[in-house]
Amino acid sequence: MAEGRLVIGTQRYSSWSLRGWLCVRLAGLDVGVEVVPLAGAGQTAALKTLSPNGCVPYLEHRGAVVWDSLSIAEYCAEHHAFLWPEDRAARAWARSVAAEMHSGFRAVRSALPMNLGRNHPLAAPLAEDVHKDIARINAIWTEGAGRGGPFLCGSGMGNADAMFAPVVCRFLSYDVPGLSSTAQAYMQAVRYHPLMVEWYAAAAREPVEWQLDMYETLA
Ligand SMILES: N[C@@H](CCC(=O)N[C@@H](CS)C(=O)NCC(=O)O)C(=O)O
Repeated sequence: MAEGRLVIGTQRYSSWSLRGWLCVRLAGLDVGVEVVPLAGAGQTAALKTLSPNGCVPYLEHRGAVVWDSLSIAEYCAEHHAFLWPEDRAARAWARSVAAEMHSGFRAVRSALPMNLGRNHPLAAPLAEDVHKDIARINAIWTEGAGRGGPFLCGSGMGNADAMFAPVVCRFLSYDVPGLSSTAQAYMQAVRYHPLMVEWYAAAAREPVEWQLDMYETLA
C-alpha cells in the first residue's frame, strides 16, 4: 500500500504540479498520484477543500502534509539529499535560483502559459518585461549547465531543474528566441529526461474535455 498521495492538476497546463511531481518522483516517494482537472483562473472547486491553500501540487506522505512546490522540493530533499548539490556553495546557488523561479518571472508566466499541446510562437511580439525575464533565465541556465551539465547542478536532474522544467516546456512550446547554445542543450536534456517524457505522454492522454479555451485559443 502506498505511503500517501500527491494531487496534481491537468498535466497539459499545471506548471506548479509538474515541479512537485518531478521532485516526488526523483525522490522515489511511494505515493499514489491523483489528477484533478483544472477549471482555469484558480476556479477549481474540487481543490478548495482539498489542500490548505486550495492549490496543487498537494502532498500527503507518512503523516506529513505538504503544499507548495518549493516546500515539496525541500521535503523530498530531506529524504534524498542528492536533490540539492552536495557542495555548500553549489547548494546555495541551486536554492537561490529555485527560489528566484518560485517567486519571480511573472512576465514569462503570464505571457507564456504552459500548454504542452502548443507548438508555435505567439502572434504578437513579446513585451519588454518578457524579454527581460527570458534574458535572466538564459543567464541562469547558461551559468548552471555551462559548468558541465547537462543539468543545472551536474549530471543528474535535481530540485533546481524541477523548478525550471515548466519554463523549458513554455520556451519549447512558444519557440522562444535569444537562448544560448548551452541553454538550448539544457532544454533538450530536460525535455528528454525519462520523467519528462512520461509527463508529456500522460498529458497527451488527457481527455479533450479537460482542455481550456483560455489556453487553447491564445493567438
Ligand atoms: N506557489 C504555489 C502555486 C500553486 C498553484 O498556483 N497551483 C495552481 C495550478 S498550476 C492551482 O492549484 N490553482 C488553483 C486552481 O486552478 O483552482 C506552488 O508553488 O505550489
